[in-house]
Amino acid sequence: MLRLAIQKSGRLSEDSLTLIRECGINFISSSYKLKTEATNFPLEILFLRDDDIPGYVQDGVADLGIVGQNVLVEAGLPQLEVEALGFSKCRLSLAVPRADAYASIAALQGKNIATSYPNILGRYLAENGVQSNLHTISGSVEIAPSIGLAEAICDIVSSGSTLLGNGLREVETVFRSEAVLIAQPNLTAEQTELLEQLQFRMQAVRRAKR
Ligand code: PRT
Ligand code: ZN
Repeated sequence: MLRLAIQKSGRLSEDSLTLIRECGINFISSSYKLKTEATNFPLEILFLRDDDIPGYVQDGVADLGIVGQNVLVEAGLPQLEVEALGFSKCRLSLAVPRADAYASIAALQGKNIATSYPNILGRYLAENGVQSNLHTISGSVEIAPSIGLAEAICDIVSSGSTLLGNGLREVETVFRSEAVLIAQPNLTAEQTELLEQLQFRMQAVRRAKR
C-alpha cells in the first residue's frame, strides 16, 4: 500500500487529481473527506496543505506527495523529488515598484525585501554577492512596497498580472518551478515496485499529451 499526499484545495489540486485519474486509478473524492482509498490500485490519498507535504513525506507519514518545487526546495528537501510532472509551472521572481530605477541586482544591496521564500531568495542573493534584509511574510507579499514594508518583493509569478495590478515590475527570475512527485527515502521493496508502476503510467500520460 502507498499513501499519496496531495493539496486539499488550491492551484495544484485539480491537476493532481486529474493525473491520478488519467493513470487509470479510480477513487471517490468528496470535499469533506481528508482521506480516500483507490478502488483498483493499492493507493490511499491524503488531502493536506501543500506546505505540510514535504515534511510528511520526509517523515514517512505519507510515502508519496505532489507539490511545487518552490515549496519543496524552500523546505530544504529537494532530494525527495522523483519525477517532474509538467503542470503548475511558475517562477519565483524579484520585483520592484515600476517607477524605481533598477540597473542590476546590486540595486537591492541593503534594501528590505518581503518574501515567503527566505531560503531560496537568501541563497540567490548570496550567490550574487548581495546583502539585503529579508522580511518573511506568508501572503499578500505584493502589497509590501505600497504600504512601506519593503522596497522590493520576491514572490511566485505566473501570468504577471498580480505584479502589474500592484504597480510592480519583474526584475529577476530567482527560481523556476513546476509540480513534482516526491517519495519518502525508506520505501519497502514492494512500495518501490508500486512507485515504479505509478511513474510508468505518469510518463505514459505525459507522452500521450505531447
Ligand atoms: O492552502 P495551501 O497552503 O495548500 O495552498 P497555497 O495557498 O499555499 O498555494 P496555492 O494553491 O496558491 O499554490 C500552490 C502551488 O501552485 C504553488 O506552490 C506553486 O508551485 C504553484 N503556482 C503556480 C502558483 C502560481 N502558479 C501562482 N500564480 N502559486 C501561487 N501563485 C500566486 C502568486 O503567489 C501570486 O500571488 O498567484 C499570484 C501571481 O499570479 P499571476 O498569474 O498574477 O502572475
Ligand atoms: Zn501553502
